[in-house]
Amino acid sequence: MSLIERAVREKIVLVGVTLPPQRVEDTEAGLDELAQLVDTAGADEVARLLQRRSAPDPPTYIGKGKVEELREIALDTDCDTVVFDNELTPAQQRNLEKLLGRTAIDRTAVILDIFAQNAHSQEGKAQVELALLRYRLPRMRGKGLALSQQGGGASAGGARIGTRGPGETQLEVDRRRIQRRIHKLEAELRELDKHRATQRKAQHRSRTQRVAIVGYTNAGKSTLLNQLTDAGVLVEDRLFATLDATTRRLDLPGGEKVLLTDTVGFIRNLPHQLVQAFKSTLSVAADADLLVHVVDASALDIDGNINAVRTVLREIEADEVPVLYAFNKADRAPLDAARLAATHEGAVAFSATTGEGVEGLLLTIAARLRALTNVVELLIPYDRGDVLAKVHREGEVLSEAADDDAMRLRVRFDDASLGHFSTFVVRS
Ligand SMILES: Nc1nc2c(ncn2[C@@H]2O[C@H](COP(=O)(O)OP(=O)(O)OP(=O)(O)O)[C@@H](O)[C@H]2O)c(=O)[nH]1
Ligand SMILES: [Mg+2]
Repeated sequence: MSLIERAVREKIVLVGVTLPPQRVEDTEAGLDELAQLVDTAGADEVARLLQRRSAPDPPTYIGKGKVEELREIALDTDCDTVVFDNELTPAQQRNLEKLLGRTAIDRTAVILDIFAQNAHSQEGKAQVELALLRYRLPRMRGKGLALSQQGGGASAGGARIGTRGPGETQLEVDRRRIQRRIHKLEAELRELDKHRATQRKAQHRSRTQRVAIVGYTNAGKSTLLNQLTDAGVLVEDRLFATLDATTRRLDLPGGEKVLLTDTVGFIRNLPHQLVQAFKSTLSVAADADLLVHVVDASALDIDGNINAVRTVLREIEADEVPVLYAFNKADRAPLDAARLAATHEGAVAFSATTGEGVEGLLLTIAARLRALTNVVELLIPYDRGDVLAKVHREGEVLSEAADDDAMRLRVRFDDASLGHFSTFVVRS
């Protein structure tokens, strides 16, 4: 399921087009990131071509003259594939391939390819395959297309599944096969999602608060989870090393237990096919009580990265969840990390590899969570075992001690439960 052949490392020419209101520097930065994506996918950049235009050329995106220039570069460098940073329509892709005599793909295809290489779990693989098929469906081509259109489209009869009916082209048969596979994957993912919903309900009953680590790809999310727990998640200096969510229990300094989850990283213009396919994995962010947004303080375009993450959070409906900004890699960029932490309210600077600042991060997480719920002290007389049992059911008991005539407890409640115990509260 790969879009780029990898027997030997492919040679790639990168193409970036500056469209208003973009600046050339934006295009260059985009191509730097594309080069990183191409490298992660297992290919090498051999040249890049930049162009500035007021709007894309509908048939070829870059226009006839520029296509000729690109063809010469491709010949000179003996490249296998050209990769556009800008999104190509299926028709543009087809026209470019015809004119260039080689494969032409866009950034979306490269990201899909990396996801395909990095998916290991059953759910991850199904999600990636679904995204790939949805991307490929409108790009399928076959010799018989014109013929089938003449046939008036009357051939897509559901009764002949798997066989080619009269007037039906091979392309149509392939399309139907892919459609069926898409439906099967959707059903499979719905099943897995149901299972996840059951797990989530159980977690919700336990009232343990949930914290999700989100952020740009390669920001250090998995390194942070590993630093705080024994998760042993794969950490790599590659993009999209993590595609599955991993959750671990964590004790905060105040005694509160939380569930901490590491998940897929985001990127600028994350293909919407992937966001859709990974919606279920990403729902941990939407369902969390708090998001720890890990930012690489040594990255080139920090604001751009933060905004890209915010955009995806909006897309997965997690933009209402409270966010704590955590500026990572303070060992590498101490001044930037400190400045960023000072200019973002309530933010912290830390290093997930050295552990510096991690205690401060934990204290801040605990404080933010406490502010989101009610931690109160209760005195419950010994003859009220019923109330004591109810407290344990409805709240999270942080500490418990035997006083002379009563039990003294520190408990975290949500708003609804707190009301049930107001007569026993001695300090809030
Ligand atoms: N210098 C330095 N490097 C770090 C720090 N934290 C993480 N890294 C490095 O950054 C790279 C990416 O780390 P990961 O933890 O895999 O990042 P991630 O956010 O989980 O990335 P994806 O899962 O690919 O989205 C690895 O090479 C880490 O060793 C840090 O505090 N300082
Ligand atoms: Mg990771």
